[in-house]
Amino acid sequence: LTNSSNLSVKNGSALKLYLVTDSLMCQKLGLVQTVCEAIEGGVSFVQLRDKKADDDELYQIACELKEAIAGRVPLVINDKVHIAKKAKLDGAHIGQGDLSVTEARHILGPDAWLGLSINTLSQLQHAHNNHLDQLNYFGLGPVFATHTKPDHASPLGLSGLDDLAKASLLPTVAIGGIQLDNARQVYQTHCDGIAVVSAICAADDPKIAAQDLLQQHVLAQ
Ligand code: TZP
Ligand code: MG
Repeated sequence: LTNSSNLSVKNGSALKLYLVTDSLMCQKLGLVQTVCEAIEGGVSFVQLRDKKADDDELYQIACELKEAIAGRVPLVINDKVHIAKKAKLDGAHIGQGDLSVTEARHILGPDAWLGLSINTLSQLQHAHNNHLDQLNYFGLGPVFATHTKPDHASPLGLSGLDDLAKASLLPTVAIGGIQLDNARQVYQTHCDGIAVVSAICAADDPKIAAQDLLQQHVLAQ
C-alpha cells in the first residue's frame, strides 16, 4: 500500500507499546536481553536511544540489536539518521532540534519509519503544513515530568496530550513519565500508543512490565 506521495503506509497499531531504550537503565540484563524480553512481553516498537555512545559504538549496538530483534518489531534510532541508514534499521525518530524532516526522509528513503517529537500545537501545525507526507507518526510529550530526560519541555498533562492527539493527522504515541499507575489514563486519550523508557528498562522483569502495561490497554477499552 502506498499513499499519494508514495510513502509506505504505516499502521498506528505498531505504536501500541513503544519501548525507548536507555542502556544505563538496562544494567540488570543488558540492553539486548532487556529488549528481547520486552518484545516477548508484547512491546510492538523499539527505538534505540543512546545519548552517550559515539557513532561507531552506536552502529555496533544498532547491528547487535537488529540481529536480536530479527524483524519481530520495527527498530528505529533516535537522532542519528545516518546510522539508521548504514545499519539498515527500519527508520529513525527525530526531535525539533535535530536535522530537518526533509533531510531525514531523504537519507532514509520512502519506505522507512520516520517519527517526529511534538510538544505544542504550533509544532504540530508546522509539521502538518510542511512535512505531512514525509512523516509516519508523531511522538507527543512529555505527558508528565520525568527524570529520564532532564531537559524536557513543559509537560502536556492528559488533556493537553489529548488535544494534540485529536488534532493530529498522523498516528501518535505519548511519551514522558508514563508508568503502570497512569498508563490506563494515557491509553484512554486519542493516542495510538504509549512510549516508555524507565517503566520497562528499569523494571525488575521487562517481560512482566510490558505485559502489565498492555493489560492497561485492555482495561482502558
Ligand atoms: N522524550 C520525552 S520524555 C522522554 C523522552 C525520551 C523520556 C521518557 O522516559 P520515561 O522514563 O518513560 O519517563
Ligand atoms: Mg533528538
